[in-house]
Amino acid sequence: MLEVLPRRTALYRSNARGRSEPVLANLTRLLVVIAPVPPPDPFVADRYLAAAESAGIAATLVLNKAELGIDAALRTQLDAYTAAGYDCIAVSADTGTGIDALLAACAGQVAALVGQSGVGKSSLVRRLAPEAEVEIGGLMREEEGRHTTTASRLYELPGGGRLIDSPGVRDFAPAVDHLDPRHLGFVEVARLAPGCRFLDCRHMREPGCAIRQAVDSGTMDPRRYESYRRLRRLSEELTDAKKARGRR
Ligand SMILES: Nc1nc2c(ncn2[C@@H]2O[C@H](COP(=O)(O)OP(=O)(O)OP(=O)(O)O)[C@@H](O)[C@H]2O)c(=O)[nH]1
Ligand SMILES: [Mg+2]
Ligand SMILES: [Zn+2]
Repeated sequence: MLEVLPRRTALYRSNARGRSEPVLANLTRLLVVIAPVPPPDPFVADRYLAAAESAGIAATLVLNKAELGIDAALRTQLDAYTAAGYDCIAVSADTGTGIDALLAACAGQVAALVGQSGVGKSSLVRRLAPEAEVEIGGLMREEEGRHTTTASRLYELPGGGRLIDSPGVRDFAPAVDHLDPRHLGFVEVARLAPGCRFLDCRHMREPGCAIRQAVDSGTMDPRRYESYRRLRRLSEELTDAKKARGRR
């Protein structure tokens, strides 16, 4: 007998037409990978983290290529994630640093590696599951700028647990109808929002906003707040576009 299993959790994105679609299903942990090169776009990482939070999927930040060194700007970014409450694991697929910690984070999980192209997701899979045949990019010059991994693939890890390698992205837009309107999946906003004067505070220009106060007093990272504002504007644009379509 065929049985349709419920999709317990799924990470949703907005596609080019502004519609929601699942990208990864039944995950228990999202590993958002960044690296010193290519230059990290923290807005992409923030949006993945927000989507995970909204789907009830635990999220961990993974800094790969740690052996290349962490400059002041990257350090500030990492500190902001730690302050928000995220675990950050520094690893190197090249030297093997931190691989045990990453393996431990995957034990008993269905985890997925996501992030910009070239941060080393596939290289990490090759380290974590040495038996697997994994394609790694960057060997041929003409391949520069091309996404090496073209489809998501699941690997069994030696310590138990499963790991999905996914194609790199330039940008990621979470499905806005899956985001909690009170905080859009920003964990520190969710924590602070009960202190806002208005229950339906959007944390943009409202008086008595606890989030804006936290940014002013240095409790919330200003770059994370800017990211929140961008996602709020995107969310409102997509919602308006949807309403306009509905009227037609
Ligand atoms: N220095 C250094 N380079 C690394 C490390 N991990 C991966 N790389 C290099 O980074 C480049 C990209 O690696 P991939 O593993 O293909 O990156 P990816 O994230 O899977 O890329 P997409 O499949 O395009 O999303 C390759 O040239 C790797 O050799 C690391 O820990 N240190
Ligand atoms: Mg890859
Ligand atoms: Zn507010």
